[in-house]
Amino acid sequence: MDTPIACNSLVMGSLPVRRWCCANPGNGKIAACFQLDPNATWAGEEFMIRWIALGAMLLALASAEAMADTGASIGKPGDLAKAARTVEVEMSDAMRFTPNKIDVRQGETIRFIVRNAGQVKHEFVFGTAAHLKAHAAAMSKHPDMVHADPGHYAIEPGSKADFAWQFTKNGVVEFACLIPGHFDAGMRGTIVVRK
Ligand SMILES: [Cu+2]
Repeated sequence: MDTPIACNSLVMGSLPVRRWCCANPGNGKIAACFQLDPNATWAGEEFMIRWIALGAMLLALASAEAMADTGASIGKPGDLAKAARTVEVEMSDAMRFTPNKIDVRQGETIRFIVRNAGQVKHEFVFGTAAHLKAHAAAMSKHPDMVHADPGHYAIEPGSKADFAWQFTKNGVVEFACLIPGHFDAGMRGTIVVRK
C-alpha cells in the first residue's frame, strides 16, 4: 500500500513546524522529521490549540507509518560481497538516468555504480512512485532539506555512488532525482522486480 499521506497535503501553516519530510525512501516507511520553529512565540490558549493540533498530526503520521510498514517494500541496503552483478547508471544534466529501466529478480542484490556525468549535483533515490512524487513536492518547498536515509544518494558532479541494494519484494521500485525541478523534468527511472 502506498503512503496515505503526502508531504504537501499536511496543513502546516498553523503549526510550529518549519521543515519536515515524511517519506523515507530507504525503507518505504514514513519518517516524521520535524523541526519546531524556534521563532514561534505563542501564549495561552493559542499555544494549547496548536500543540493539540500538532499531537493529532503526529498520531496520524504514526498510524500511517504502521500501515506503510506492511505495504510495498523498495528493498534494503545490500551486502556488496553478495552482489552477483553490477548495474552502472549515468546521470546527466539533460535530467535523465541511463538506463532508466532495470530488470532484477526478487531477492537479488545488485551492485550499483551511479555516475554523475553532469555539471550540477544530482540524486539517486529509491522509492515508490507515490513517495517520490510527494518527496519531490516537499523538496521544491524546502530545497535545503538534507537527507541521510538509506537508499538516498546525493552525487556531486564528476563523482559516483557505489553501493549494494537488495530487492526483497516483487513489483516496481522507482528511482528519481529529487533536486528541485529535476523530478518534474523527468529525472526518474523504473526497476521491475520479478519473482
Ligand atoms: Cu538531478
